[in-house]
Amino acid sequence: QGQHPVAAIDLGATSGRVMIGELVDGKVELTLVHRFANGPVPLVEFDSRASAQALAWDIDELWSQIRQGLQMAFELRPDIASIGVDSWAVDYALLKEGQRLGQVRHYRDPRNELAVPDLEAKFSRAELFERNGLQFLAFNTIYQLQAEKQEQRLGEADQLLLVPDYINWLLTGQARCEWTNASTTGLLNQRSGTWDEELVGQLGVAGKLAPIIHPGDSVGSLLPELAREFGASNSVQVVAVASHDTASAVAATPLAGKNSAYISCGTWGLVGVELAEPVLTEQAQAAGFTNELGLDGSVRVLKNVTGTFLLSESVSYWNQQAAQASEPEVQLADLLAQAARLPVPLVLIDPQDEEFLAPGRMPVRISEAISKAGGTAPESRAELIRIVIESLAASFAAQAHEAARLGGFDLEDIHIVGGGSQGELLCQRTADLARVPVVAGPVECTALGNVLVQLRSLPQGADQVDDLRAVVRRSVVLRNYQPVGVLKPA
Ligand code: LRH
Repeated sequence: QGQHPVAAIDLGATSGRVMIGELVDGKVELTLVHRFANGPVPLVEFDSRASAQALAWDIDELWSQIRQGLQMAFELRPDIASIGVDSWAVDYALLKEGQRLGQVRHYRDPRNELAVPDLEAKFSRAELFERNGLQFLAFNTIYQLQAEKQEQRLGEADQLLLVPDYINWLLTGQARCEWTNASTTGLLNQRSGTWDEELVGQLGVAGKLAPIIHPGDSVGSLLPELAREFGASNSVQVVAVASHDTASAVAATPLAGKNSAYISCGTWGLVGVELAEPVLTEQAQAAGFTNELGLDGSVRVLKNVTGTFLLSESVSYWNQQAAQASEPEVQLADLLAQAARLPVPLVLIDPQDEEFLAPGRMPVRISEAISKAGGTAPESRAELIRIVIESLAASFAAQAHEAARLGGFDLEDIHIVGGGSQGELLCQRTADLARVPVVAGPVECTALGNVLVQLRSLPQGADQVDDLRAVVRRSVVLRNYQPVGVLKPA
């Protein structure tokens, strides 16, 4: 008898999806059931102390899309045994007596920047790294909570749930905190492996954090009313996966060997290596690297580099202009094809720069950065896209080598997974500039990681999925890029 299928809910910053995954002849098959848009929305429940640029997620809309997707999934496969949820990191819902308080704020909300000095007056940046091992990013949950203290609802809340934990709670009524995503909050102490009580106290969340669980643990049974709504059986379980999307993606990345780096490329490019222990050295901190916790006790030593956000934001800016002028929509694929025929640009942007964190007017900001760096502002959209791709590739190549250096090895190859792995120019230029081969794929790596952890936790699953990466290698076609191209502008 074959294994049961499972349902994966994968929430990304620009889109979410519900997928069905199952094992067929030792290979994992994914079926996309429902895909829906996601993105920042203005904060409507206005806290008088929040800025007019405050950003949130439309979490109620996401929940309604998830329900629709699950209904479609159970219609297709009534034998689905479990559901797993992953999403972007760091963001959270606050609850009081089982009711959500206000919106879920977006990590690109400008309030975080303002809160940095307040927290760092109590805990220096070096001390924070010493405790939580995280790269400084103003959107880490600790800075968001520091900002939250200046607003109203934190004191009233009795529970904080990270986004996938919140969805798990809606599905089951059980409040848990999944470990991989917990490691992105900055509240987890890398040395003790538990909550850092001093930070928890400072940030006003003592007693509000749910018990920690690990990937593979059961969150609980699907609530009976939801089982009825979806046409599912009452035995369907919600299983904790590596609920930080990057953790799921890296768990499924078919790394060639011990000297490989990965780039999980979606909105962000997460460039790093997988190690058994965190790297908590001054060198790692100075290089801006983070230690995030992964599946089965692994550690991701990586750096956040802005990824396809630069492209999606540029296209949406041009499309707003096109709509106003009643012109046809801009297609990214066309611009990428044109960009591939353009020469290597002379002046690049630094995609790690915080100036590219906020949404809005992206082409204008990129042109300004180029002019500031002494270049001539791009004359066409394709030229601007060419600059973005080259800048991403240069940053990816440099950071992959840096990650390998921190890992104590010479880089042999780079795996690019996620949506960005479909970008031929990006993959080729990353290979060229890093002077090592790039292995591209799978595209739906996060969903694969989500599905495989669930399949592994089904009865008999552990025998069939003892090595997630081996299953992925058997299941997908990867593309290889050899370094051949020019290293420098002509
Ligand atoms: C990627 C990601 C990344 C985090 C960011 C908030 O989706 O989870 O790993 O740093 O979103």
